[in-house]
Amino acid sequence: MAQQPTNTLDIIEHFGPSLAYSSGTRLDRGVEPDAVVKTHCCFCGQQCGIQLKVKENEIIGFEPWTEFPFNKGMLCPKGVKRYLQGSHPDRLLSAQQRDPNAPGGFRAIGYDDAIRQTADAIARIQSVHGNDAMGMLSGASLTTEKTYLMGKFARVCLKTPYIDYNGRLCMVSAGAGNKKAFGIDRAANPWTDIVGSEVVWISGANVAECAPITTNYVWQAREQGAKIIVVDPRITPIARTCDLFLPVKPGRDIALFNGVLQLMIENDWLDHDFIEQHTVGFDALAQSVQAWTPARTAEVTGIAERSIRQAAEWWGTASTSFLMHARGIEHHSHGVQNVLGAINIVLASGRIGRKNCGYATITGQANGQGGREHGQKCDQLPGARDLVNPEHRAHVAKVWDVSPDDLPGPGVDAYELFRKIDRGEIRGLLSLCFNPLVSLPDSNFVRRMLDKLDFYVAIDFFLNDTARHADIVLPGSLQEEDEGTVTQIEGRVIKINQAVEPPGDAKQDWRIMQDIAAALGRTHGFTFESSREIFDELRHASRGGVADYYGITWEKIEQQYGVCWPCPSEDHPGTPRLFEPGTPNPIAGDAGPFYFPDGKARFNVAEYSAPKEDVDAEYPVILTTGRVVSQFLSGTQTRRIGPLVDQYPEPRVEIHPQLAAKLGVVEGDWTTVTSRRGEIVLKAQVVKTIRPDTVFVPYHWAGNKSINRLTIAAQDPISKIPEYKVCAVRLSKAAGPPTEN
Ligand SMILES: Nc1nc2c(c(=O)[nH]1)N[C@H]1C(S)=C(S)[C@@H](COP(=O)(O)OP(=O)(O)OC[C@H]3O[C@@H](n4cnc5c(=O)[nH]c(N)nc54)[C@H](O)[C@@H]3O)O[C@H]1N2
Ligand SMILES: Nc1nc2c(c(=O)[nH]1)N[C@H]1C(S)=C(S)[C@@H](COP(=O)(O)OP(=O)(O)OC[C@H]3O[C@@H](n4cnc5c(=O)[nH]c(N)nc54)[C@H](O)[C@@H]3O)O[C@H]1N2
Ligand code: SF4
Ligand SMILES: [Mo]
Repeated sequence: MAQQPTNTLDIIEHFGPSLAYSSGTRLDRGVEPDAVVKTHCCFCGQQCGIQLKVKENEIIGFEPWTEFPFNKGMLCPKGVKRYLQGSHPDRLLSAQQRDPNAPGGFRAIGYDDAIRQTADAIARIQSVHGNDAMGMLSGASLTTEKTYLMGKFARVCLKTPYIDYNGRLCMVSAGAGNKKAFGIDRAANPWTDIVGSEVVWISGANVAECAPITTNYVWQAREQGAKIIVVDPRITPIARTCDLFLPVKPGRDIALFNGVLQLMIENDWLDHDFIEQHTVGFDALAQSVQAWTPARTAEVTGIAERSIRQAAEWWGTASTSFLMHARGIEHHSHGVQNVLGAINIVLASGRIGRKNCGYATITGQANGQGGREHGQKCDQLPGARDLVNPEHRAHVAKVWDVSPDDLPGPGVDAYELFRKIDRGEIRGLLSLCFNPLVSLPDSNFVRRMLDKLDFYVAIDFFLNDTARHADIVLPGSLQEEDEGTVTQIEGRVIKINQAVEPPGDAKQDWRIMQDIAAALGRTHGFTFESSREIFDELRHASRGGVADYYGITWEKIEQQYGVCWPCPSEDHPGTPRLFEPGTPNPIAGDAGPFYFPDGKARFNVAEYSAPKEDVDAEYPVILTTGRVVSQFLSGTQTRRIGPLVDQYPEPRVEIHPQLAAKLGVVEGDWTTVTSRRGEIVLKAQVVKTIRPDTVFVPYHWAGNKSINRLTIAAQDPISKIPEYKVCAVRLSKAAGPPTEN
């Protein structure tokens, strides 16, 4: 265990690589910039404020934006180096057409030609096989305006139900759990509520590497006396400074939450008034957790009984607290149940909707929040409306000036979309901001499906690993080449400002989508002349919905450093903290603080089930996957940023010394990891910071470095999130480095 630093600044020094102050760092080339543009980092959901320095249509560096309240100028290594991606030689400057005879398999073609070919292929597929033969994949790194346009494009231009987005791999378990319990899917509190709370509970979140700025909030809380509880199969950097570490066996978090709740009930550590006044369903839940004695909880979770008791006591007896979780509990075939388990202990404590009493899902992608609200999900319409609800359809159809009867019904999740390709039901695919070949589980299947398509068009600024299977690739825009809004981790809608123009033939993504609509002769609803116009339509489309953006304007965002939704009218300041008693909401009115007609939150029985593929004699080790601080998602961007590659050049497999000894493997040895679906050869990283029954591999690489060749395509039955966090593998020492690709 690392020596414990004593204050935040020491800690930043101590864990230098995971959190770097940007102030004083001058990474430009000593050139005086033409402009300095206040905007936000393009990577994770914290959306740190940053100022980009621009010279001759190129970003040459950055300056901290200390006034932006969330990060106050701080950035992690990715934010510091983000500006280097735009000038990478791989940047797509023209449209590309697949050509087996061309070097690299693609040749440059004119933009208009590429649009024409795309529209012709779509029209051909739809006239022969029907509208539903086209599928669309979209992304939550896009601005909210673009995500809104993508949902509208699928339903109004292509008239297909088949659109889904990469948040399916990310936010949907949290979303489904939050909707079931609270009726709304958004972090309940501003991050300032973390500081000053007595207990901070972190489940399945590698905060210091994946939400680096949140680390600072947690450490500030700790300096003010908070006890930090971390639940993870690995002693992550945040766990090294926690007060209680619970080394859960992957896939067993519901058992822990149920066991803690049982101890809260047994010791009467409950807020009876809150439960009585503001919730329903407690009795059935209490009944269901009776069997979760500390002994049984310890046996299932692999956590010592005394640690479970300690966690329950700290949590149960606190007067303020903040619980947060991320994909560690959500990427499971029972991810929604895990989330409900977490929410149950929050509701039973009554500590929500007040200062320093909070609960949040840590969002992942830049627009992980806004990207899941305005209709690019397969079952959703703008404003977090429901595609099957007749009133919701009527509202949005009116804004779109179409008949509600013409709107398709719900489609299918992103993975099922690939199964539809397999069945020949989907013949054509359009993707924007998604790299499924690297990011979906069991990727050998995904690769076969891409090659089965009649036509595939990808829109990206790099030729990503999936786009290599496309017929046409259209050169899209980097985040800094467009303006629009995103909604960050706290539910705060903020403004991305344009710093540079797209180079060469590259175009802003929303213009490309409209060019395709025009080439199809289906321009109705796709004649926006600016992102602002799209935002203004979105405001009306979301009006009166749960995710109500009507009262948000770009001006108000600039004036207030962001506006938290719901914001129902222009004179409304926004809603930083949800569920405050006495605050009316669009669903409950004055009936109560939660977003159901009776204003009450729901307890949900969270049943324990084991992961889909548990270990056995043949595959005796648990594989769990995730991230490292210097790489981002499928790596399309960060694998092109030199200093980030230097920091962590290729994936390694984290193995506990006990397991390594059994395998005869030492640090740096090439090691074969095999699952029922595939095999990978990686260097071993022998660390004491992981459970001996579990190995960990980060997923940011493609080809023979992609761990998703091994992962399982099991999905949560409600959210359809893949079970990235558990499958069964066996390991052996390899003869040498990998050869095949
Ligand atoms: N550096 C970096 N930062 C990122 C990203 C990135 O790619 N790189 N991506 C962004 C995105 S889109 C996302 S979704 C977030 C993800 O942020 P996190 O969810 O924090 O990251 P992960 O590494 O996926 O998983 C978190 C932790 O879950 C643990 N874990 C595995 N199985 C279990 C389990 O069964 N139970 C529990 N309790 N824990 C478990 C892992 O050991 C890991 O430490 O990060 C965002 N920030
Ligand atoms: N094994 C394993 N797999 C995982 C996970 C895991 O923990 N383990 N995590 C999952 C999670 S949480 C996530 S979020 C997914 C992410 O998976 P993906 O969404 O597939 O990953 P990205 O790298 O974001 O891919 C997005 C693509 O969009 C492009 N792009 C980014 N911004 C823009 C833009 O503004 N315009 C255009 N035109 N293109 C853009 C990038 O260049 C990139 O090629 O991966 C999932 N996969
Ligand atoms: S990656 Fe996230 S934490 Fe790092 S600078 Fe960007 S927004 Fe901030
Ligand atoms: Mo994510």
